[in-house]
Amino acid sequence: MERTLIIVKPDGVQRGLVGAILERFERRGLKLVGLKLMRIDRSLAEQHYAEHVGKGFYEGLVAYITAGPVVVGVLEGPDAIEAVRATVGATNPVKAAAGTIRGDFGLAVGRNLVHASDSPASARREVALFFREEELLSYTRSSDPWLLEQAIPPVW
Ligand code: D4T
Repeated sequence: MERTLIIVKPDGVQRGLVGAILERFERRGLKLVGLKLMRIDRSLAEQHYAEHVGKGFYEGLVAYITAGPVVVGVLEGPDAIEAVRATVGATNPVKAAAGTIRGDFGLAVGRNLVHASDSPASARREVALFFREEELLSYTRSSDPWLLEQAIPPVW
C-alpha cells in the first residue's frame, strides 16, 4: 500500500472544481487519509518546488501556487503514486489525455489544476512537508473488499 500527496492548486479552488477533482480519485477507489484547505506561503512553496529553482518558469510557479487557498490531501491505495499520476494526466493539459483531470479541465501548463507526487521518495518528502503524522488517519471502509482484493464478506 502506498500513500501520495495531491494538491488542488489555486485555480482548482477558484474555479469551484475541488469536488469534481476529488471525486475522480474517490471513484477510482483511492482512500483519503488526510485532507485540508490551507495557504501555501513563499517558504513552503520554495521547499515544495526546490527541484525547480533556477528554471525559467520557477518564479511564475511559486506565484501561482501561493496565489490563493489550496486543498491538500493524502491518498492511499495499491500503487497509489502511479495510479494518481495517471488520473491527473500529463503536466501540460493540452497534451494530457481526455479523461484525465488535466485533459478534461485545463489548457495551460501554468494552470494545470492539480499536483501529485511523482515517486515514492517525493511522496514521503511531500506528505511530511504538508501533514503532521497525527493528521493522517488509518481506517477501513466497507467498500475495501470490493476494491482491494480483500476477502469478500458474505452478502447472501
Ligand atoms: P506538479 O509538480 O505540479 O504536479 O507537476 P508535474 O509533476 O506534472 O510537472 P513538473 O514537476 O515537471 O513541473 C512542476 C510544475 O511546473 C509547471 N511547469 C512545468 C511550468 O509552468 N512550465 C514548464 O515548462 C514546466 C515543465 C507545471 C508543473
